[in-house]
Amino acid sequence: MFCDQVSLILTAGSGGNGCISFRREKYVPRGGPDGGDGGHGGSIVIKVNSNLNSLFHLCKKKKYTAEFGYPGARFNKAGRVGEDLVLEVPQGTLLYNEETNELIKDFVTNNEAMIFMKGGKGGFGNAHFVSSIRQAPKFAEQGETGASLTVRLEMRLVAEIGIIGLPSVGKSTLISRITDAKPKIADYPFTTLIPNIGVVEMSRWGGEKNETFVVADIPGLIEGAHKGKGLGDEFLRHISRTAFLIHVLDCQSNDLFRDYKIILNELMAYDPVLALRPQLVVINKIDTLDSKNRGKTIEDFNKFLKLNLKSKAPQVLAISAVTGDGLKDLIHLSWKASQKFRQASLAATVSNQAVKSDYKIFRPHLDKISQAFEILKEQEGFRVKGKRIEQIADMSDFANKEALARIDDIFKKMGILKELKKIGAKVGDKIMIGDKLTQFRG
Ligand SMILES: Nc1nc2c(ncn2[C@@H]2O[C@H](COP(=O)(O)OP(=O)(O)OP(=O)(O)O)[C@@H](O)[C@H]2O)c(=O)[nH]1
Ligand SMILES: [Mg+2]
Repeated sequence: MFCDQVSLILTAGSGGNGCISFRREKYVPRGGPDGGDGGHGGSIVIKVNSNLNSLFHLCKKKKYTAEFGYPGARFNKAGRVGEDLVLEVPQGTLLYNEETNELIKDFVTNNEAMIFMKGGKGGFGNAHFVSSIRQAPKFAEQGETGASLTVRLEMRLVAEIGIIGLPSVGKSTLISRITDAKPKIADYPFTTLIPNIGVVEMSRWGGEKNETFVVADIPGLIEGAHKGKGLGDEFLRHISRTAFLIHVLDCQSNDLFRDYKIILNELMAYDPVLALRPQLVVINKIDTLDSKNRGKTIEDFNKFLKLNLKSKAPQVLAISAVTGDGLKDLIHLSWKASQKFRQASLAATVSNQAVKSDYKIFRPHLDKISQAFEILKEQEGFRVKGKRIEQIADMSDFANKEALARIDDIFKKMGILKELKKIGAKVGDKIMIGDKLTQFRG
């Protein structure tokens, strides 16, 4: 089964609870608090692995949750940090927020990683809350709940090899022979209007089972394409990331060298870097020539290339996309080129791995978060909204009197108390923060 799209529910690990504990030693009747902090929850990390070419390994399960942080313990022992959950995706994967359909990230580079959802904060143990006025706190923070989000991963095949050439030379016929793509083929120019993408499975050509590479066939180019002639040259962007180009010529043409130059000029006008990409020239439709003419056509063309381009002359192969002649050689040369390209891009990105600052964080719980809040009057009481206050409420045990007293302190410090009074809150009114409920204590 080929799986190129998957919708998943990702949840970061919740933080571990802080511990409530007091030292109990033989000759110390009332020891101080010694409850340790909970560990942070594991994060959800998304990482590119260019050896993958499907999302199949993620399709088997719907929910992915990172490990929770462990609770703190007595003797000021901190809880263990939860392990990150690393989801590997193929190069060229798009990450969307499934709920809003917003594109979050385009994973382009091998080994690129993103801490997508940071794990919940571990709760402080009661030892943390000792102060001059509170010497024996009988409360601790609970671990922060890990964030959860439904996402969609879409794999966009990134072609390693592009097939280019004038209209009707047989580009689509070629891709239909070497991959599972089923493009439209016809004997009139501009049959292909949008690029076709196909996967070459090397096992069909004497290679190993899991060896594959991706090929793109794009609409035919003509002279002046860069000025908008024919279908223009805009779709060349689809092959701008390719490693290698297969340049197809039609042996029935009366000037192969001219055809070759037209395409080269158009590539140059579009992007000189693309024009310098390694090329393999294939002369197609050789089934239409008898063996004598076949040899002569190839020989003449090679002579011409050598004369004009000298050492820069590309390698030339003769094929028939219809009978399959020469295709095995073409596939093996292409495979070698794509391998070389992968190794080069791997080497170029190894250093990236160490650069942590490249990581982007989707929901930075552990960073400074906004103290801003707003208060909404609801049918029964008031709702206090705000990132920081919701985080504190999430981490507080509302059944513990001392924890509630701390909330009151925080209300005072953040100015929430003042605001509640201003809009008419009275003692006993319901106060909602996130999914926690309490009463206004004035
Ligand atoms: N005899 C012969 N005909 C071929 C061969 N390859 C392609 N053709 C024919 O050439 C015509 C054009 O083929 P396509 O594959 O549609 O050509 P294309 O390069 O994709 O053309 P555009 O999409 O218009 O740019 C069709 O009629 C094919 O059957 C071949 O190897 N031998
Ligand atoms: Mg075509």
